[in-house]
Amino acid sequence: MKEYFKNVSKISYEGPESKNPYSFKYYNPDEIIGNKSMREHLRFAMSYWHTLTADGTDQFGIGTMIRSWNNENDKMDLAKARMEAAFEFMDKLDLDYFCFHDRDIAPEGKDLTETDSNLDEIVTICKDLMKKNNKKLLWGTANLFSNPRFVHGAGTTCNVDVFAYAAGQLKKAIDITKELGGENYVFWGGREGYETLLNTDMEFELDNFARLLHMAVDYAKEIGFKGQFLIEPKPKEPTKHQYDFDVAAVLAFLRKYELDKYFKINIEANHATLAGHTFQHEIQTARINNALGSLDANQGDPNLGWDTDQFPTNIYDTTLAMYEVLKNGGIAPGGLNFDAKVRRASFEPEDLFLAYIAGMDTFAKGLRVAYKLLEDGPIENFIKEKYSSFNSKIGKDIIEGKIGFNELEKYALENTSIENKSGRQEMLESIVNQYILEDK
Ligand code: XUL
Ligand code: CO
Repeated sequence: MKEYFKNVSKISYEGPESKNPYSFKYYNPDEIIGNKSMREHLRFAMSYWHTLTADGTDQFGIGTMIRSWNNENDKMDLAKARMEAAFEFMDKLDLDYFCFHDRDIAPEGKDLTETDSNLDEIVTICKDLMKKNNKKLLWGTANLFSNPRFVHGAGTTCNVDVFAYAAGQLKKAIDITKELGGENYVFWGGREGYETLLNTDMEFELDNFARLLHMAVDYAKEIGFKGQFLIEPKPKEPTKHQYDFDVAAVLAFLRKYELDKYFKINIEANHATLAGHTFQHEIQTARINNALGSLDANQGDPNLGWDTDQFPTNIYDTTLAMYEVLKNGGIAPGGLNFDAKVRRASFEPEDLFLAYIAGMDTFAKGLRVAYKLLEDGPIENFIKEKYSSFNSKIGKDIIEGKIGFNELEKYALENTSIENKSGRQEMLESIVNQYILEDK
């Protein structure tokens, strides 16, 4: 088989003392942290679209990326070359999983029939390469947003022909995800949202979106697809207002339409920050609602108001994200998908490796620090103590549902001194810093 990344050989763990940029400093896949290996904790995945398909195009200029597989002129030859390059990349980086949209891996044909047969041809190749290289599909998804037919949305479109097309495409995407043993299936609402309510029936669109998802649930049952369904929230982009705004909005939607037992949530860091939340806030919101499904590992730029999809390099954020994952008892069957792209000026193929190394090391470090923080318990103990007035006497009575307003009013009238204690935020932030700095 052709070699696509000739200048890079297998990346291995060399430890924090190494100065070799093509080595892991913190990600040591087989090192045991607590009860499982780093590999099992982190379940890293490659995003097919940003890694293989994207060419660096932006609103102001054409692509810049040097990618050897782009020499292929025929669309299907290009798709095949990409697929081979994908497995070489995963092998060299020791990535166990990948994620794709149907349109990332195979080109659209002249109609849905030809498109589906293109997909079938590539899926056969993919399945074979997965077996040979021992790689797994974390999740599949359908691209229901790039083609102009989805101008008014897919599940939320006003055009029934488009709704039917979306359902057909979705059915096929679930089929191939099952065929490849996908452990999850993601619904990110590409153009499910609106620009103006002057031309939008929000209630009708949401009802229809729920109808499409119910059909997906029924179809998964029909074919015996056991993967976890996930919704990925995002507050804006491409539409001004995306319906799946954030974790809380998605939970409310799922509960209203009785879809909550079938769906969990795929949380992306940059989507969280666009919604005005931290990544940790979104993960915790999902966790306490038993809805944490998977993570799209990336980061935004605090100075920019759009989805920059950068590789995660902020240890503070990855520490707090992994803290939540550990408190959740792990992320499986989800994983950490690098929904991240190299900058347009990082156009050499080597940059892809350097970017993944940066992201994987940053999450590995976050995992190590989070594990120690949880084991020693400075934050947990502080929080426990902070609410301790609810552990006994009248506090306990409230928790046990034994009393109401009358008893509480009596208590308040008799209690002449209320004393509060400090929240100690700065001390806690400094403890997190100390754990980050001390971990070697
Ligand atoms: C878009 C985004 C998508 C989803 C999958 O912002 O995050 O790539 O992850 O459709
Ligand atoms: Co994403």
